[in-house]
Amino acid sequence: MIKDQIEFQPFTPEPIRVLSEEGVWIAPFELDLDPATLERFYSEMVAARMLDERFTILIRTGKTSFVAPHSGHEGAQVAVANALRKGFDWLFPYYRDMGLALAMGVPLVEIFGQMLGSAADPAKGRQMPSHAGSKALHIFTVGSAIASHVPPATGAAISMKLRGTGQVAVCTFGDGATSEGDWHAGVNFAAVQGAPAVFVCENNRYAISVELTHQTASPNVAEKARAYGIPGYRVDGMDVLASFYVLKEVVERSRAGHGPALVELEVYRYGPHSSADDDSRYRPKAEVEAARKRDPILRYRKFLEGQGLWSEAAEAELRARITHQLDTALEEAQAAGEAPVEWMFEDVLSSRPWHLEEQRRIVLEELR
Ligand SMILES: Cc1ncc(C[n+]2csc(CCOP(=O)(O)OP(=O)(O)O)c2C)c(N)n1
Repeated sequence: MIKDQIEFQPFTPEPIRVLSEEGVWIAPFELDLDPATLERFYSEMVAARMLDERFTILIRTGKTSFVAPHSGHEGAQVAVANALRKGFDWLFPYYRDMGLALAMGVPLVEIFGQMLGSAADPAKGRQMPSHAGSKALHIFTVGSAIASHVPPATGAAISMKLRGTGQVAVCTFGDGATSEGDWHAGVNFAAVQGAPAVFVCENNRYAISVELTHQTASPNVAEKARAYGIPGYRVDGMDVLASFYVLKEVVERSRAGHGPALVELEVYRYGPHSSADDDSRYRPKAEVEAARKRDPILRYRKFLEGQGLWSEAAEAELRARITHQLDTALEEAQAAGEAPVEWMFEDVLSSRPWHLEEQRRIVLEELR
């Protein structure tokens, strides 16, 4: 069992790593994942990257109004999706997690429907783009207010414990979120209650333009777990296997009744904070280029090639397949048409009160 072999020390000075930046296995234990799983991780990361690239086209062609790029976060996000039990555990993600939503199995048509606000959006076009969710897959809908989903994740985890469901609540967020009061309240309460909650920080070192050292005096994010009496793990989040092994272990420990943990996945976002941001104003290009040397996809591809599991032909076939999936899903989401305006008056209350009825009538008349 990997559990016994992995050097599983919380609060390590260096991030936990399984693959070197050259894609060489450097862990003190044997690889125990089958080829199909190893290849799936790769496919999911490439799909996440290609989805992000497609989002850039959507914003540049004026088809969507907001994107929070996730390129650089793919290893972390694919690891999270594979460490929990999909559709059984609950995921509480944040807006940069569209690659995670895809890896969780949210259909591409729903993802594009959400980005376009089309009738293919399960949230009926009432959310900001880049705010996924899925009732069927147990994915709590993303909220824009930073860290506001942390207390709900704790609440869900406490409920899971009280009812003995065997589920785990996994909550993801950025480094900036750890400066919010909601974050501390949520993590503290989960720790005190010994709830099955796993808190995962996708630390890309920036909260928009605010660099980490202006955000916290802690040496790293994992360290903050000490204050709440739970373990904190610092991991190279651009190493999909290290992220997966640590998260899997932590999720299963939490499920077994050992309470919460905090996992810090050190990543880097290559793009701007969002489509409304110009990152050249606060970070040098050289820093971004240096981060690309740790690229989760390139590193992992080298590893797979070393294992004899990947080739140029496999790469070409994978990219062609994903391109086709993206094309057809986008077409379908567009063909669904705009979300009807009257949908904004639905599902808020069990029956529509007179003032909403009036507003609905006025809006529809105006549009006519
Ligand atoms: C409560 C609150 N304050 C401020 C904002 C504005 N805001 C949106 S994203 C963001 C930065 C969050 O950074 P981080 O948590 O590190 O995540 P990242 O976007 O870097 O992945 C801020 C300050 C907000 N949405 N909610």
